[in-house]
Amino acid sequence: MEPEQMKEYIKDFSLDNCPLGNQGYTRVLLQLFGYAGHGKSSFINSCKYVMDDAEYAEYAKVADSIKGPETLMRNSYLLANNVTLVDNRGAAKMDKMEIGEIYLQLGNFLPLDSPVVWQTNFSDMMNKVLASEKQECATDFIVPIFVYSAKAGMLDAEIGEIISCAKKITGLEPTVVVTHGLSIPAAELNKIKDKFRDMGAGSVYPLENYTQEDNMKTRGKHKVILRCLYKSLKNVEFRMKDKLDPIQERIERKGFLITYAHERGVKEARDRGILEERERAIQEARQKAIQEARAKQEKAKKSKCPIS
Ligand SMILES: Nc1nc2c(ncn2[C@@H]2O[C@H](COP(=O)(O)OP(=O)(O)OP(=O)(O)O)[C@@H](O)[C@H]2O)c(=O)[nH]1
Ligand SMILES: [Mg+2]
Repeated sequence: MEPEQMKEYIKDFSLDNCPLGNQGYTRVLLQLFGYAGHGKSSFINSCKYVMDDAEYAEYAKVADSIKGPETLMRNSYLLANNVTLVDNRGAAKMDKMEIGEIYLQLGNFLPLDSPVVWQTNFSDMMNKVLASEKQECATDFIVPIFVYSAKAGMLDAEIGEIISCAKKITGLEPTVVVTHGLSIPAAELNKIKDKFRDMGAGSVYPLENYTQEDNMKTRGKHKVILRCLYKSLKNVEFRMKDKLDPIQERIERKGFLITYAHERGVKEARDRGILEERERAIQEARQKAIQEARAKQEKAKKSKCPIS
């Protein structure tokens, strides 16, 4: 398909035109998630650049790699009338705490255009799910897009879990955007693509983002970014062939997050229990070693000065 046709489709996309109508959804949220510094904000700028017939602009502030993580908010950008891009806060360490927050963002349980503060424990996570009752976002159709930099090399083990949970939360196989996708050898890129597919991801799009330094329009760059957006919306249309219920979906999402928070809480408590057990065993072993050493000393003393 020609780039112009894809662009028209994106611009005119409406949930009302889906096979069974909008079914109660009012807009599509293309949710970008992933590690900090992997190119989420740059991808937002690239998408805006290919959609708007205007000069390149930095809508989403891009990270200065020396400074560390840039986007600490959950920012939204209008792409077309019914389509919004979400630049979620990226995780620096991808530890359990950050992964929980990624799921809260993906599940749409944190407000848009507000700071994202990493939670500290199980009850923080529960409280955030409960507080989300105030938000009116049950009518968003969520599309997960994982942004991964090819420069990061092979995929960490936790990415498999994140891809699979993102699928459970949203009901869609996450699309993967591989940034810096043209700056590594083809064989390496193919390995990354295969690995993502093995993990259960949907389509994988290797690409080079437009940046402040390099924003010369090329047909190739435009085409792959438009294809990614076009196919993502086509997937929404496909999914909307089934009878869906946004309210019921949100309840299920909430259930997933509460179960996740609970299991995490239980694991933390168990880990703490194991640590305490270990600490006790170490103390006992230390006491035993001291007693044995003392007994040995006593014995040695006695053997030196035998009682006559
Ligand atoms: N060459 C090249 N540079 C890129 C690409 N994508 C992003 N960059 C650069 O990588 C750095 C990080 O990009 P960002 O878009 O800020 O990454 P981010 O995921 O939004 O980062 P945080 O907001 O910190 O989570 C910036 O210096 C970008 O210019 C790409 O595809 N190719
Ligand atoms: Mg950013």
